[in-house]
Amino acid sequence: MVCTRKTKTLVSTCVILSGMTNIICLLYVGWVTNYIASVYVRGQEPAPDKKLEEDKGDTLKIIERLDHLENVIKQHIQEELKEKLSEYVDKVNGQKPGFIKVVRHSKQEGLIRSRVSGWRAATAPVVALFDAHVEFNVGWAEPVLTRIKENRKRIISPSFDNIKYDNFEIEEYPLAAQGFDWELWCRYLNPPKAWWKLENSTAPIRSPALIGCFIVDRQYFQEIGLLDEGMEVYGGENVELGIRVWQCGGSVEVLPCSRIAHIERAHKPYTEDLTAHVRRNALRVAEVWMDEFKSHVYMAWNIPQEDSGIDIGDITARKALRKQLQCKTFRWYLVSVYPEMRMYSDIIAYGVLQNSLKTDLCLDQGPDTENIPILYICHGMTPQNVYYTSSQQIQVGILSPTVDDDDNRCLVDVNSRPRLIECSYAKAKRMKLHWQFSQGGPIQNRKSKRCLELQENSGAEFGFQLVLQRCSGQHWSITNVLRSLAS
Ligand SMILES: [Mn+2]
Repeated sequence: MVCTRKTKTLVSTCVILSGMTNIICLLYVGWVTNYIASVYVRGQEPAPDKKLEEDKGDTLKIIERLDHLENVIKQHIQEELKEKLSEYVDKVNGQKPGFIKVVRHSKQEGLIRSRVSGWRAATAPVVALFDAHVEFNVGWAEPVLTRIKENRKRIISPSFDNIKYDNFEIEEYPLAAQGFDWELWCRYLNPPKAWWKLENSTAPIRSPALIGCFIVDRQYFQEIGLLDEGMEVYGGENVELGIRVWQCGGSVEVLPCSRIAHIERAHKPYTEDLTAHVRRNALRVAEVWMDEFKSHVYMAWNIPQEDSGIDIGDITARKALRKQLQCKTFRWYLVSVYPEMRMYSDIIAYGVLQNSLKTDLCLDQGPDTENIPILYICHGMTPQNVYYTSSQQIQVGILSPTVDDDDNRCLVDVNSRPRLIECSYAKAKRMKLHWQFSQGGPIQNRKSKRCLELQENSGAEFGFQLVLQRCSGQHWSITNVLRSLAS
């Protein structure tokens, strides 16, 4: 099936490219192009099947301009950012007054506020917010503008292809919706079942959230609350926008007929510790939008829900926004918009699991390729995440985000040896996956009655190995307890 273009006239659209570096000058700059397309009429022609194939006519001119602008930006972000960019902008604006606006910040404001700065400078009815490191494919704008014209409460993402960072080759990505995991990192999703049933690969794909590049009616973006300007540096704003738009009466979709290509970098250069910023931003989303499910974000990041020690800044304005817009609950969102997301309301304790015999060692999932849990020096990262459920399962490792991902792995007594097996499989096969545990007490299998214990072994890496044996009275503790663990 091919993409067809039905749009007769184009709405003037402001394309906002956010570029950033702290290599040279420690500032974020939002470049604003007032992209006014001349009337562009085309019949129902198939889209070119070659990526970034050259096109004739007005579209080509626009793409050339954007390409040129991007090249200039890329060139001058390294050297003479100020003069050369100004020269280029002056030259273009000399021919076409007001075509490009440049917004500069005096300090590093981060991706999120940079995008909003671009929005503030924009005057066109539609704004398109993109990373500076994207390439626009032919005809990317028309299908988007059609969908927004039909309903201004739609926020649209194009479909993404990848530009390989080492050789700039285009790699076609499969069509995808855009969602997130419980740490609120964005990710591509398989399109929903209803979309596949249509058997129309050009149909809009309903999407729970956004990867980060999107097109929106300029005024609707303000009505819905722009982006959370209390977020720092990078990450989470795309997820927050998706959740907010759905909960507050709008919708988000990905259009197969609108394609861009994006460079996924090997390394993001603008901060030392990206994860710390993403985590902080994620907690803002959790606290404002996620109701009782905010626990899931804390659990996925493996941090306590009270007194986490993380300063998430002031969220009163965002909470007031939610109230003012009379938005629906996060439970509604999960059930109606993101049913693939797994819910974990049965978790009653989480964190790292330590034995009092040797408290610097933690239960660890061991090598990825194996299913044998081990003891390892405590570092508290994902391989040492442990979740204890009200049905007495002990799940180890990453908290599986959606039903399309691998299931969580449960600790199982397999012939008196500790093993990690997919929980649903272990349950279906009636394996020994239930463990009695109370904080500071033993961990005992309900069926075999054997206990998970440490055994001294001079041959083991840290002098101890993990065994299942007759209970000798060893004590285990887990970092965070949500509900009292019955003994
Ligand atoms: Mn990017």
